[in-house]
Amino acid sequence: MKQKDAWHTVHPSGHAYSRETCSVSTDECLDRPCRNGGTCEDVMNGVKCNCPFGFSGQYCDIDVNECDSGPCLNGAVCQNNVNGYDCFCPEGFEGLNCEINFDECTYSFCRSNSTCLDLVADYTCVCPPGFTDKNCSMDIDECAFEPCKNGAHCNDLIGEFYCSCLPGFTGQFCEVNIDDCLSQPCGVLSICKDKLDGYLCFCAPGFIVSSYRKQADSVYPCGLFL
Ligand SMILES: [Ca+2]
Ligand SMILES: [Ca+2]
Ligand SMILES: [Ca+2]
Repeated sequence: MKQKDAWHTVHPSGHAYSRETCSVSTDECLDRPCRNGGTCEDVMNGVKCNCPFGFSGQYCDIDVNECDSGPCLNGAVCQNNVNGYDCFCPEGFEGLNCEINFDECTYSFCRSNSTCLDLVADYTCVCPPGFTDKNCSMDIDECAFEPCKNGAHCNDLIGEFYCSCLPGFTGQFCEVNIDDCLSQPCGVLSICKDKLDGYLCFCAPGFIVSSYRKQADSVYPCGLFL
């Protein structure tokens, strides 16, 4: 039993009698109408319930749905609790309201001095030239498309390749057959024919190979007959 104040005496029936007025009034708070810890205040023709945080309604019987204001962000699921809520974050988000896009780059998966870009529940590595795969850990084989010509060996480097030419070839791709006749090795009386690696000398019309000079392996093997 609860007394409203010193001026009321509570009767077992629930009715209180005022000594001053001797009139009969009813303290509805005696019926404990306020739910969920609400405090009851006897007012004229009824009661007033003072609700604790999280409850509303005349009798504090309504659980305020804290999810109604949409506090959970980024597609999180909101769970209404007593005077609060919980957000269940989708993958990649964190924080009380799932407002934080977790930085997956903190794991430093990116290799080969690549640049990490944070995504949602993921990351991407921007590879420097010459590297590939998700973490830029794979050296691209620049020889894979066989850039070297004329039997040259291809050397795979980082972001580039180098062709080791067979004798007689030059150029970045060993695509150039070196003109071995450029230095005129056969002499003025001869016709030089370039080979892959070397040259052949033929005597110009009207000249023949000098047997003497031929034996001496001269660079001027042709001449008038002597
Ligand atoms: Ca609630
Ligand atoms: Ca992220
Ligand atoms: Ca490479």
